[in-house]
Amino acid sequence: MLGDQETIAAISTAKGIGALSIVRISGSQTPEILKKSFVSGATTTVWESHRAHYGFWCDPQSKNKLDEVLMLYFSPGKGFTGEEAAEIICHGGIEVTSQVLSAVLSAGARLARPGEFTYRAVMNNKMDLAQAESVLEIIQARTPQAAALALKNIQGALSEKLSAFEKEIIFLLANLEASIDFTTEDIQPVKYSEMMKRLIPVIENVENLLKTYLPSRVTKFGLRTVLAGKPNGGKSSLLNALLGASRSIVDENPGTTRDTIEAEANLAGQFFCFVDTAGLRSATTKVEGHGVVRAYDEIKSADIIVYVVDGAQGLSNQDVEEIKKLEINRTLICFNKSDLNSNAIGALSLFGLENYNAIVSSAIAAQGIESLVNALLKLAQERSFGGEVDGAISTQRQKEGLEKTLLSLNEAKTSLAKDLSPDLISFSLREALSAIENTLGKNVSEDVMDRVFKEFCIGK
Ligand SMILES: Nc1nc2c(ncn2[C@@H]2O[C@H](COP(=O)(O)OP(=O)(O)OP(=O)(O)O)[C@@H](O)[C@H]2O)c(=O)[nH]1
Ligand SMILES: [Mg+2]
Repeated sequence: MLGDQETIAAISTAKGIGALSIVRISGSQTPEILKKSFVSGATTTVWESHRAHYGFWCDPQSKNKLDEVLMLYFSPGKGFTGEEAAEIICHGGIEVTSQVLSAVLSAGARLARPGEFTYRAVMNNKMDLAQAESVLEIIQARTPQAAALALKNIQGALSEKLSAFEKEIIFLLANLEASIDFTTEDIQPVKYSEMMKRLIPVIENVENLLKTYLPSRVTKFGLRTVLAGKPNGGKSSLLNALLGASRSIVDENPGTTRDTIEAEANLAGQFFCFVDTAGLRSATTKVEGHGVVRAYDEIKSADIIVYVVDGAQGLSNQDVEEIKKLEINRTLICFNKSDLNSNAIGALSLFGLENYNAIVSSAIAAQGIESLVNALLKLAQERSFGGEVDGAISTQRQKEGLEKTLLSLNEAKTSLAKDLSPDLISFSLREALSAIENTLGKNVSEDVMDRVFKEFCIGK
């Protein structure tokens, strides 16, 4: 779908009223468009690259002035896309910005598709696909950590790591294939033990990079934290207490919440996405049944589960059954309604559940909410990067690419260990090479490119 030679244009700033907007142009028609629409006091129409030029943006036909602007010009190879390009900084506001864009389009550009500027940057080798994905991430970043991570990757931190793997695999392949090609001549066949020595650290490094996926997601999206438990324990009340706002309906009748209710919150700098769910029980209506199915789905995919026990009722057999299904390291048991009974937590050890993290709270009396937040922050910390990160993967595509690489590298390792034929090892290494190159964006199908760029907005 992408990939033509036309000159493209789009508004690159967010739609709405603002002091300034930017209309971006990229392609070989840029000088023609400038000639037709940009009027400045300068006698020249040959613009210096990377400079702001003051003037007016005009209708290309009537020459009516539309706005007073600054025009940034980029000569071929110098701008973001690698093509000849210009950025028109005009006044913000919906009307004047769209007039400037319309004038650019009628002067010869066509409207850019979502992500097309970044796509062209990739096509012109200004960045690889992993860097392009980070462009999207820096735009979407909602925390300082997420922005910092994305910036590092734009600057090539991840790409460097991927390229280092690529280089090592190529080295191994070259050595191996030389020995396959020339075994009849007087060439030393490659020593498998030497290859193994070189392969093992690559495998370890790929594994370590794969481990960055989860903390990256946490940095990017926060922790998906599900409030689950039997009906009426106070899940919705706790959600509201955590948010400091009445987001979810609370009622004395069990079975109040049906649909999942999502709400984001930044607690002490950590980003959470809370999900309130229907109480777990044999549903009394079809609609409630749908809600219970959703609740179990959420429990399955959550980063953290806050299992809410109705402290007034105490720990029931059903609670014990449900809790036993949950992994200890992603579960926090919350004994709510401590204003009615603060001792319910003691029952955990009777059922062998004493190793679970547990706290006591009262959503109504606003007690224990701080303990709940602190316990959540501790769980969040365990899922986050310990300190500075240098190059981390953060998209599903990158993760899949590395998993494929790892699989093939491990196959090569097994074959080496079993002293199997060099052809077999070479095959696995070639698979690994192709997977790592795909991750960097080399030789990827149009389908994959489409998948990456469809997430972008127009103008990026
Ligand atoms: N005494 C007391 N009552 C509470 C507390 N938290 C919630 N409640 C009450 O318990 C009832 C149920 O609260 P909800 O927050 O709706 O409970 P829920 O777990 O979301 O219930 P479902 O949506 O039906 O599954 C309401 O009447 C609340 O006011 C608490 O800490 N102490
Ligand atoms: Mg509820």
